[in-house]
Amino acid sequence: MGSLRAILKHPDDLYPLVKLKIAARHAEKQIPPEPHWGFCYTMLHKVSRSFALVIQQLDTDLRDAVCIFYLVLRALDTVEDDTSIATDVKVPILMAFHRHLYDREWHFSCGAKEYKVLMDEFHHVSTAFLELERSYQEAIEDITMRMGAGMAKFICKEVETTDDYDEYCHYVAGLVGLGLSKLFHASGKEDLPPDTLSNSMGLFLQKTNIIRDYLEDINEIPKSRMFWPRQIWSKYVNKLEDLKYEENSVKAVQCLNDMVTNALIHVEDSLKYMSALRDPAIFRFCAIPQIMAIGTLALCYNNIQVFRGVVKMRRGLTAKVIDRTKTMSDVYGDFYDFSRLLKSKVDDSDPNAKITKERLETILKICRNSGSLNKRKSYIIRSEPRYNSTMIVIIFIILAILLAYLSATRPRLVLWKSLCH
Ligand code: IN0
Repeated sequence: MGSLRAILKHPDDLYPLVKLKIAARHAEKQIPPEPHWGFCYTMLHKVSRSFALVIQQLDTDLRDAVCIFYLVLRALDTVEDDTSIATDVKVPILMAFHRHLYDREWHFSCGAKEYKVLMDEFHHVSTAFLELERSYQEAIEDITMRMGAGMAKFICKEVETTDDYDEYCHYVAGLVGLGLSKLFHASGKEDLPPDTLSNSMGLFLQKTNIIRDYLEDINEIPKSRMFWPRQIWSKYVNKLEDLKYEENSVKAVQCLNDMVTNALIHVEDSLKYMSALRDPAIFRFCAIPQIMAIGTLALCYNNIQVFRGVVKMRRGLTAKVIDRTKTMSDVYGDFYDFSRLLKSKVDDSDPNAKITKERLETILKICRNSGSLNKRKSYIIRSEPRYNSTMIVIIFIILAILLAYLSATRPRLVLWKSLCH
């Protein structure tokens, strides 16, 4: 019902949403027949939802390498995240994870739901890893080793300063950027960019996740996970968890805005990184999460809901970003729109208003100087829904056709499968 209301409010979300749904169904039917590759691609769709579709559009060799890299990182993350594993068990696993990639027998049971399946059946991932070209294996092994060591370091260390924060984000996300750049280079499709730019791509995504996931992380059972740096939150409250209490709402939002302002530092490098990409599929793969990140920051800024529940971009807007991101002009356009939206939310009474506005102005200037803004139509900033009664009738007819189509294809698929067996 919530999604129907969202579609009525944003009727032009419907087309990209339907397109995304059809693409997802198509991708699910293209799962490779070999059991280990079949497992890896099925798992990828389960753990990364829409992002799996973007991976699927890469050329075969690179796509397989990225799929394995993604699953290895998710597995490493599952070990790091599982707060029920004792430190003396966890640290050696993280440190040796890169070696386990070469051992088809290795597995370690932890995590929940689909992540538990990933961990229990990890032999499929290592079997697939061993079939990758050596240059891809080396890149994945090197990053897994450095990330595991970094995670182990932060098991026993709190994120105190903003330097610690950058260091932690480097291990868990900046290194992903370095690894992906190596994979792109190994595929022969891209030059190797400076490490600082690859690092910033990851830091921008991870800092956005850390901001958005405050409540989920603080409420983690049996133990909170805390990634917001003390150097920032201690300006507003005595304990990080105090931000979620209603009496601290004003301070909480100021602290949140400080965190968003910190994340904005990485935008300039990220835009530079993306503007140097040549392959259209690699470009889309990199650009879509970055646009989602600036969109999420615009949504979170000055928004007390971050401390009350889940704040996420609506599915229709995600579908639009996936559908329409093709060139660097699209990226500049979306960064421009979201930065303007963010700037409109800055209140002069906020302690960091000046620096936030300066950082946003730098981004807006880069986008303007790209010279590509006037060639596009903004689909992000639109205050009123543009629909009338005819539009609503059309939407209902399309939805009815879609529902009929979806329910008609299901039994036929089952029948088709049973005929094949
Ligand atoms: C990613 C990144 C990612 C993609 C493209 C280029 C990158 C360059 C540098 C660093 C990371 C890059 O993207 C994914 C996006 C993702 O998983 N989205 C989720 C949404 C969500 O809320 O989780 C989805 O379901 O669609 C990402 O977030 N990370 C990631 C992990 C592995 C790889 Cl190979 C690429 C995680 C992280 C921690 C930000 C690096």
